Amino acid sequence: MKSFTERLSELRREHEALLTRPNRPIPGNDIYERYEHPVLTAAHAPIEWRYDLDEKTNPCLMERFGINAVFNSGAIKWGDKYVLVARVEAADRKSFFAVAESPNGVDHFRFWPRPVTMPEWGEPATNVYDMRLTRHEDGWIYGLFCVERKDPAAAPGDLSSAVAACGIARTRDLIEWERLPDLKSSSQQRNVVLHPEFVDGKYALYTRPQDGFIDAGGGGGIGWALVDDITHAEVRDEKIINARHYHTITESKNGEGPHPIKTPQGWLHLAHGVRGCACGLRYVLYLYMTALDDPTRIIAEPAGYFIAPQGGEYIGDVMNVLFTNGWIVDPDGKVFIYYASSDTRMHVATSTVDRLVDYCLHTEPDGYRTGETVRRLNHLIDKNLNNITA
Ligand code: M1P
Repeated sequence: MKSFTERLSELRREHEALLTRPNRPIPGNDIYERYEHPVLTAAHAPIEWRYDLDEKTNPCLMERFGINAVFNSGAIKWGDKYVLVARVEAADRKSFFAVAESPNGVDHFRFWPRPVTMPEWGEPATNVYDMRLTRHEDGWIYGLFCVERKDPAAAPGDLSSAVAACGIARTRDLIEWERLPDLKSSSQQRNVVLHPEFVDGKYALYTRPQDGFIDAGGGGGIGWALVDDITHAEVRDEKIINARHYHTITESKNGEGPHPIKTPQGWLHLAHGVRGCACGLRYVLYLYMTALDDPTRIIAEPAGYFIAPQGGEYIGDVMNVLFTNGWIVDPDGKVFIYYASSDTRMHVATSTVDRLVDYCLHTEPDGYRTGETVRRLNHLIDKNLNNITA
């Protein structure tokens, strides 16, 4: 049997091998490249988080703190580092935030030594997750995230119903966070995202009103609300800017991903769409664009999904799910899209602003019925055949 010291050295070697494993792009559809390996997983969690490393109190070097999953991460460029603020789910089902950084955005991600200690606001949360990061023009970095508390109206014996609200915190170093009051809203809110610029002198939020904890219900899609004071944020007037549609990838619900990227042609948005199927809900990612002078006016929305689960991405705690709440754009226009698969692990896909805008502006929108889909396809075939014979 290996000694404590031998086993610990082995653990450290294996962990280091995982953290330093190179990640290569794999050929795809030329809109973006996926990568061979996930970028961040439960196994990336530091050994110091998972083990008691004192031989006296843990002679068999057993794991003492289980990490179940690492997924739905906010993202931000931090100096020359690519930083994710991940949703880390412990074995006890509770999520917390933790920062991981990489020198190149696609591999060598390494967690900072400690998780984020997020201050509480109001009734302490049962759970927090899915942070969207925004470097706002007011000078702060904001993290907006879902705060879950037990539903006080739940029937006795119902131990799962919850109420979702939007938590708001701000920081200058991603270590110390100032917690602001939760967003006041007449409906439950998950997937709330802060726009990086003031609009009409106000803070602007992408919202996702929902009737219940899971169901969007009458909530029609991705909303928009202007807020005078972010330190007492309240949704007063909310309008839907990207509605759900019958028999589409957003028929059940949708939600803004990270905040949109400003491009010369308009704001480029990344979102998730959800539809029902025999095995439950299917989550895919899609892109749309809004006007520069009015971030609420849609100027392009390609039909269907942009990225859907593939291969091992289908499998995990919540199957058939891709979810995103973080992307990073480099000054040269390279885009790093961070997405989670099946509520279990983080991946990256890379593209460029030019390619994503081209995709948005030159992919036809959904016609909402099968005849329109065939018309679109014939249009493309006609174009190609005419070019060949020309
Ligand atoms: O399990 C899939 C996702 O479900 C929720 O997303 P939505 O906002 O679409 O309801 C969230 O719990 C999200 O974290 C999770 O990935």
